[in-house]
Amino acid sequence: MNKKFPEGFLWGGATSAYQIEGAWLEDGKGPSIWDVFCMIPGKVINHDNGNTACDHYHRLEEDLDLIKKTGIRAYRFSISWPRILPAGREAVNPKGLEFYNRLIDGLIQRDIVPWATLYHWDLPVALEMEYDGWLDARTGEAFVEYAAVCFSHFGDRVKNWITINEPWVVAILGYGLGVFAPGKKSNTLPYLAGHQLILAHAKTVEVYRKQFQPVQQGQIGITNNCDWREPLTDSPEDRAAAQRALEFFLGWFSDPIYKGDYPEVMKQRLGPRLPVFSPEEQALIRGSSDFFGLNHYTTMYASDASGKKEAVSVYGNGGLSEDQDVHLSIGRDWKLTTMQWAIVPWGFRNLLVWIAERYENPPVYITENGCAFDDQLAQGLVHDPERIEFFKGYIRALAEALDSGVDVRGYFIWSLMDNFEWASGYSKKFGIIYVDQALNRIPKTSAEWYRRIIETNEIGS
Ligand code: PNW
Repeated sequence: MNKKFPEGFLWGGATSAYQIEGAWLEDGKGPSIWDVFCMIPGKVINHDNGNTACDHYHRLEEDLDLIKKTGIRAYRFSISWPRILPAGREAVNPKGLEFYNRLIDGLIQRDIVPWATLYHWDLPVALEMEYDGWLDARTGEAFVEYAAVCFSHFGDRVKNWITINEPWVVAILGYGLGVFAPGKKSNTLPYLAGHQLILAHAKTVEVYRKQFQPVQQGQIGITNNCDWREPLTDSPEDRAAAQRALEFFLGWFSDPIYKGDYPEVMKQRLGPRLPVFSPEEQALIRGSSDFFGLNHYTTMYASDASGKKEAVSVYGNGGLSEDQDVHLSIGRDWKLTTMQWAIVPWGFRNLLVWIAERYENPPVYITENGCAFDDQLAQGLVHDPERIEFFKGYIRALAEALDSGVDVRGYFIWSLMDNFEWASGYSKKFGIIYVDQALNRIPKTSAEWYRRIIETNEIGS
């Protein structure tokens, strides 16, 4: 049976600055922690880096036309902080402003709604060196300053703002497992970094609401990422383990925003390792998102590991599992993408229902969902039936969540084009547009398939 989406449902595509722009040291841009992290041998597969990436910075006009051709109605991009403020604060780089002005104007001319993310992980190196990055509140102050520059220069045309992309990834992969910049390994620093990220988000929203929103009339929120955790068995212990895992993953960042404080289970288990919000901070944070931005990729089974001293999950995306006493596993028959992430559409539906129940049915935008496969160019074409299957399953699950009353307003595929996949370099392809060695753009069959979904506003079985 075909499922129709609500009128006005927003269909989009997403990218981020470091992953596509290139031009890493041009036109006055300062270095970011990802520019430097990539120089360290062993951090990124094949010693790849984003120095050129998709060369989007120089191919802007071509890419704008390409975006138009995909049929997407909204385009989510991120702004490179060190392109706007090369030293992290104070001096503004006019060439940086000019680039994003051209991007935003080009989208609007083509009738595509801009969605701008302020922080998608490319912290100015200056702030890492001076302040120790997200471990210090001064980085948050600099973020507010940078955000205000963006609001004042772009806010007349950008009406949809995302403060921070996936603070969980920044905290866990950047400060816990050390696999993303700035590469720190610790079981205390992630909770400190997470704390500063939440505060920086809330202060930025306060500035937007006070100084810009009344005139500019846009919306602002944060994007969190979360996998689904399904109890491995029906036992009370495994059900509690799955719930605990979700609270350590999504509750960590969403509870402060919707309830004003961290989940009780995190406070109990982490004790003094979890910083405390003052009553004033709680008041500032509570309600600091106009919508619930969600990035979702996969599902795992959760079972209780209390007393078993579980090591850090081999899958990485469990977080610091020893803090949770949760064992993660995957289904025997689940298919995997090349990220080794399992394809489980029903997990997406369950997660959306969980969010609606826990946070009183907020308006949700899926700001990323997608998959990597080993796509090949053959006779000028790229057939990617697995990606079409993936999207079919996940978009149907989304339609089912809507049927259950979850208030989903939009969906952005990750990604518009193949790009620099962080520690995996260019070895993982997430795009609906293939980018070859010479950086030519070749739409995959999934691009045509997605365009039909957008045009008909429905999904078949
Ligand atoms: C997200 N995990 O990253 C990012 O927002 C994108 O920039 C990225 O390209 C995309 O997902 C695909 O990886 C994630 O370990 C990285 O759970 C790691 C995880 C989740 C999301």
